[in-house]
Amino acid sequence: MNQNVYFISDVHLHLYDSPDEKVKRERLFEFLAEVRRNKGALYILGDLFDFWFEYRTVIPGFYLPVLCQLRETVRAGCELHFLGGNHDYWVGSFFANTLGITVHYNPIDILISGHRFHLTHGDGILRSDRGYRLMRYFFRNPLCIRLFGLLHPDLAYRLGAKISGKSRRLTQRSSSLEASDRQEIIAYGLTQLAAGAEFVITGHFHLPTEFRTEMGTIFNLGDWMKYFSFAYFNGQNMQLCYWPQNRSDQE
Ligand SMILES: [Mn+2]
Repeated sequence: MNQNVYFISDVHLHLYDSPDEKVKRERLFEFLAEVRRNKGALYILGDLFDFWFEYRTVIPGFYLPVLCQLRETVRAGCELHFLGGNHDYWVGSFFANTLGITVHYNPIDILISGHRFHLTHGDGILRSDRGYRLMRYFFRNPLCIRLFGLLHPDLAYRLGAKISGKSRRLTQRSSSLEASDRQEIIAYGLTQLAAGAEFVITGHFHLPTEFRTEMGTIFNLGDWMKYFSFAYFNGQNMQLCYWPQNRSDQE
């Protein structure tokens, strides 16, 4: 069976407009249009938003255009999956019920066209992430989430955007740090391949990577800020692609 499956992560949609943000949004919408044209499935591997916190009754208006696009894609018959990232782990029933997107809060192991995939956002993988792993415990603690939800949404989003803006290590790394991060992504991928996966896909690191071994292939999706990279699976082969180049071979 031939299935068009797309993987994207780390779009980091901001809550404010800028020329960069416009380009990012336009390219994302073109990309979603291609997913619809090809009746594809789309896996969003986290950090679609620079900050998202879901209130029971309040949805941030600035994200409305992208939320409409996601819903349109689902309504066109495409299967959408969302794996929470470290910037948008707090998605909830709005994503599932209103948008019709399947939400995953942990890494997933799935079969696509008979091939075994391991998908994860990838935060907390690095050895140096020890402090972050502790912070993540609180970020994901139900009581902490309830308490944060008591804040007025304007205040919560202002705080969230501020904290998100500070976690820029991944976009401002030296090339030697990039190389060591890439090594750790591959080391993580190899353990997943040894556990039986054929394709391991991570986001989070903003380092477009395609590492092939006899056991399978390890990908980092890069990002949709600097690289506009994503992965495409045609039911047999996976490839790392860059929007908008090389599109003609996918049609
Ligand atoms: Mn991330």
